[in-house]
Amino acid sequence: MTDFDFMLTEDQIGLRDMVRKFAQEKVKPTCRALEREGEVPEDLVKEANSMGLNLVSLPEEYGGLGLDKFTYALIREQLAQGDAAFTSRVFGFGWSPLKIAGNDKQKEWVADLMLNGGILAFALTESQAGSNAGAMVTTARKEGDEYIINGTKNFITSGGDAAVVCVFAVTDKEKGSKGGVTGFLVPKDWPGFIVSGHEDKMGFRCAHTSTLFFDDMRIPSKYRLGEEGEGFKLAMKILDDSRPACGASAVGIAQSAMDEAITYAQTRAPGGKKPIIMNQGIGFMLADMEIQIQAARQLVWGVCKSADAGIVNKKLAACAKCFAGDVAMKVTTDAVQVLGGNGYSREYPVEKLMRDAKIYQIFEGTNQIQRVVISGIQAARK
Ligand code: COS
Repeated sequence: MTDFDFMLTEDQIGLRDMVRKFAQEKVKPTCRALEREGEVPEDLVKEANSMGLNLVSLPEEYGGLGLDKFTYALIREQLAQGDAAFTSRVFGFGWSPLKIAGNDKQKEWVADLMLNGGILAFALTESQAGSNAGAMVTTARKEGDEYIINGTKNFITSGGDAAVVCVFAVTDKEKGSKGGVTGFLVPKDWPGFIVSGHEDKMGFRCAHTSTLFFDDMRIPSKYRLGEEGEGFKLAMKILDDSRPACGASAVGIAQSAMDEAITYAQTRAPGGKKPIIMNQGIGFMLADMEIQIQAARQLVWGVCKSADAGIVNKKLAACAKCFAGDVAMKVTTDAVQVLGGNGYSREYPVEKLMRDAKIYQIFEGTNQIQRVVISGIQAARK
């Protein structure tokens, strides 16, 4: 029983508890052991797939579970309490690109890949075009009924493990982000598509992050996602759609860190005297963690419920991703502080959570970009 169970249906509680058990009993210990080597527990990914977790965003008409965004956020948070990178490896970038721009044939094709355990990755970032996505230089030149793609995409989560990668390239340099970018669905192992080695990252180590090269890669027009020139808007819409889920994972990391900190503070009693949780300096830190987590969770849930009601609110999506990411960073840093020297040691789990949290202020649009989005909407308010 948790604080907000009254808001959940019996099915949602059952699903959440099933994912929680899997996350706590299997994902957490396995990923803690493997993350040092940066290994992805593929056997556990298969187990998650056998539970249907990779199909949560796939609509029922295509054979998936077709969960609403709220229920998805609920279970995503639970899985991320086990390990956030593993969560990302299981879900990939979900169904968003297809939902927003896929045609019927593309939907059937990608659904089939997902039903066979495949995921979709999202490739927008380049070395010179991170926050300024419109500055990308990867090109797609049309020749007959094909496009020839050349360029490099960086920091692509699961880019080498995905069955299909959603790639954005410039089709009209003059127009840039205003009508000059086009999206493509590129299948794994397509000739001319090369995946490099994986980044050696400070955290989020149970998912690979790769560089993708496109070397005169020829791909038929039927793999184009949406219309030519609509790719930039499409990429922004996909990010708006995915940001709340990113926030749900960040809440999961924060909750996990707070749980560790409370358990430690209840049992740590220097000199056999009172446990440190009775010291106000520690108690107030733990109370602040609780307040921040509760607020972040409600924001994530609120924006998910709004999306489920058919309201696209990119301001709220940016608020949720940004706030939850900042909360995860603050809470995990404070959890390390509560554990003191032990918090800084790899023998205890909180330093990993602090390393994992950091990426939530960076990827899917840095938290500075979220503030650019939010303040831009405020500036345009009538
Ligand atoms: N939904 C729909 N359309 C959008 C949009 C959104 N969320 N955001 C921008 N657009 C549209 C604009 O309306 C504009 O359309 P028009 O040409 O019809 O006016 C077009 O896209 C270009 O927008 P803008 O002028 O704002 O483009 P910029 O190049 O200035 O982009 C930001 C600015 C910061 C918003 C953009 O570069 C961005 O979001 N960057 C972050 C990228 C990111 O998240 N990277 C992480 C990669 S994934 S891990």
